[in-house]
Amino acid sequence: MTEVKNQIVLDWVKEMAELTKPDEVVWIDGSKEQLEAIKNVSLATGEMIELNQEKLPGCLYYRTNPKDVARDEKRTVICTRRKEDAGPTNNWVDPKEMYEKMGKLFDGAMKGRTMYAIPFSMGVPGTEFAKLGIELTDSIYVVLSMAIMTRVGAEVIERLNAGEDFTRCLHSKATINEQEKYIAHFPEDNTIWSINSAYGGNVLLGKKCLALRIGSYLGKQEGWMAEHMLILKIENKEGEAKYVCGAFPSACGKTNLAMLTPPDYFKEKGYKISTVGDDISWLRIGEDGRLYAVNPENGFFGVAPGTNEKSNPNALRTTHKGTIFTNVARNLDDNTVWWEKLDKNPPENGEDWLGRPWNGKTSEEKGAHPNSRFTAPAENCPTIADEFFTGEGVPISAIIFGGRRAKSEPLVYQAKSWDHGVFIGSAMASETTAAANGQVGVVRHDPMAMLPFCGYNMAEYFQHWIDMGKKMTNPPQIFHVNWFRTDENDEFMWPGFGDNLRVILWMLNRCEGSVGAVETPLGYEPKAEDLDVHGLDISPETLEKLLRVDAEAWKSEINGIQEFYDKFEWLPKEITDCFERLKKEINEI
Ligand code: GTP
Ligand code: SPV
Ligand code: MN
Repeated sequence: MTEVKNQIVLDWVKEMAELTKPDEVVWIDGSKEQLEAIKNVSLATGEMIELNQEKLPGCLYYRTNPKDVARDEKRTVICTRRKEDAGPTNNWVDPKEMYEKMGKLFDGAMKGRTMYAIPFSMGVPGTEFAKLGIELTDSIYVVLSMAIMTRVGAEVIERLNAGEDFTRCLHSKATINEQEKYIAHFPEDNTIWSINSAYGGNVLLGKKCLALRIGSYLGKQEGWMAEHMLILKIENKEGEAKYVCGAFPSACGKTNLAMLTPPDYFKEKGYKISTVGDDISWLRIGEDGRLYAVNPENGFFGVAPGTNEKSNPNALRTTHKGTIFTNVARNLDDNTVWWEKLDKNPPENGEDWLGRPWNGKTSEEKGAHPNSRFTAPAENCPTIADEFFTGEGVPISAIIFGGRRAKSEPLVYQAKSWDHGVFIGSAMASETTAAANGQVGVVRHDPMAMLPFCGYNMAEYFQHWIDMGKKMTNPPQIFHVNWFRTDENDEFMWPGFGDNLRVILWMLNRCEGSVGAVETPLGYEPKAEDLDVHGLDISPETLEKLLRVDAEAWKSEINGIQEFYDKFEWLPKEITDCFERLKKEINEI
């Protein structure tokens, strides 16, 4: 293995080892042999279970503590010297206080265990976008997952040896004591400490912690953006490629949109879809004044329930090898996995996510936890785009904001300008999901789908969006979508999934200026005849309802936005101006 020679790295690892007191420190080089040997240790201890190696080669099963199955926003903190730098939407603790408190918890936490040191890169090492990190952990689940989700290997060590900076990530599952669980970020020290959890989003520190919370902070300092966005590539029959980014809150459809299967009619017309990213985008302005995006991850940590041959065949295929399944149900007859809506054939001789005997044919209870997930290599994805591998940015034509809204939000509208789009993003709201602990289905404001992920004051973050817009000569068009509107029987009105391509194609036409629109207080809406619904079983009345702006609903929506904005001491004038105009125009309807 390439030896780590950077003294700053060695000193930090030594210091953390002296604190946590593991029996030994093992450096991870990402080689197949080493990962195989470490996996075998976890199979022997029962931490991981090997699945049917004929049907699911290289796949593992993993279960977390029943109280540790999602991100924990209450226990996620931003530690900046000044409270106002964390802002009104983050939990803040003074860094000195937090280091002291967590230092006591980390003291001896790895006694009798091995500390694994994982050097990793977010983004392709050596590209303009890439950032390095090292995660120290006592969890083999974390080692095996980071080897899927990030780029681990000799090249990272070489770059560290050359003196590149890195994010210092420390994790211990400790005793999984939920009273003493903390996921703490120290943006001013480029440091993340996480203790007493073993669930993905809290412990795979390259993902939300580095790529979004620390990333957004670095982006503000360095003039780029870290966003909770998928990246989708759309090619027409001439082979012309366009790229769009989409920010939807957790469990609101990013992975599904990123891997969408076009309806047959569009396939016949020659449209092709590829996946660049499904969760996180890092964006920079190119020399041509456009916005360019990369996916800094190397795998997908996707929601299992709802994934099936019809909704997302590409995701399903992605999980057929080298994948870790967490908190899904098991089929004990053939040692495979199952989750709600996978198919109509749940196991009779199964085990639920809690490890209890479970008969899917007769049981009233769910087999998989609603936030059960798969961790799968991106290279497995049948639609993975070539650009994913180069790590060079792709030029973004459109940014799509969206949420899960049973009422009020129309299917789609286009912002009237970049600043208006930033306002739309800042005002967006969505029903909460099982991706985070807490109540599910409650509408909450989640600007740019970043409420839980912005590593600094969100007013400053809005200002950063406005400033970035001013620097671009050719910024993306901004849109808002809602795939989740329901009718009086609580049924989804829009078919969603692959049919969302119909809406995206309208957006691309708008970007080219090749189609008209109706101006409303919210933004530009499609004329019904401009949405290509060929082959879709949807009545003109339903379509009309999906597109209509409901003035009454928007009056209460405005109160909600006001209440959210009231948390802030200040907001960019560009945003408050747009809000004032919306209030006025809604009242005039
Ligand atoms: P995170 O990984 O938590 O960030 O979630 P995500 O935004 O990637 O969401 P994902 O694509 O995994 O979808 C979450 C859930 O929403 C799944 O159960 C999907 O089946 C469902 N879903 C996704 N897209 C659509 C859609 O267009 N319509 C409907 N009705 N459901 C959808
Ligand atoms: C999300 O919650 O938005 C996820 C899963 O993508 S986690 O990694 O847990 O954050
Ligand atoms: Mn996510």
